[in-house]
Amino acid sequence: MKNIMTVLIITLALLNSKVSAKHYDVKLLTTDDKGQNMVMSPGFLKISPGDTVTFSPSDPSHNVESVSIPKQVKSFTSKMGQQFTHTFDQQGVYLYKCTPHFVLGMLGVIQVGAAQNLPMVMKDWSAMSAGVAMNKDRVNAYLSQVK
Ligand SMILES: [Cu+2]
Repeated sequence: MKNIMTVLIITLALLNSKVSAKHYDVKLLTTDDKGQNMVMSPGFLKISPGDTVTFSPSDPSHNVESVSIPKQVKSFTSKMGQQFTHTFDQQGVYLYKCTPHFVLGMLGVIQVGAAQNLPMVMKDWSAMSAGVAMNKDRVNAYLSQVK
């Protein structure tokens, strides 16, 4: 009887984690409705481990590529102009860019659960931000939302 209860509890817990996984959308925009150029919308997203994000480019010139991510996580790069869906299983802060528009500050930040790698992301960002010509403040504002 005890074993059956244990199996039941584990099954319910697993079902619950599947059901509670959420799905989010990020648009990769040449211009948003506020007149911002080369922008991820939303640029900062806080999600939970196991949640999924779909990145949708507004035109063929955009993609997403991981820039600074938790150590144990595999990097990702989407094909230009194509919708890309990614499940974020590992906790941490993910800084990512649009490959061709990095220099224009087209980056975004996704926080998945706890932000244990934030110091490394900040270090990476400060090292690479010299190569970004505009919208640096926007990226800083995203990073400042990580809590
Ligand atoms: Cu782009």
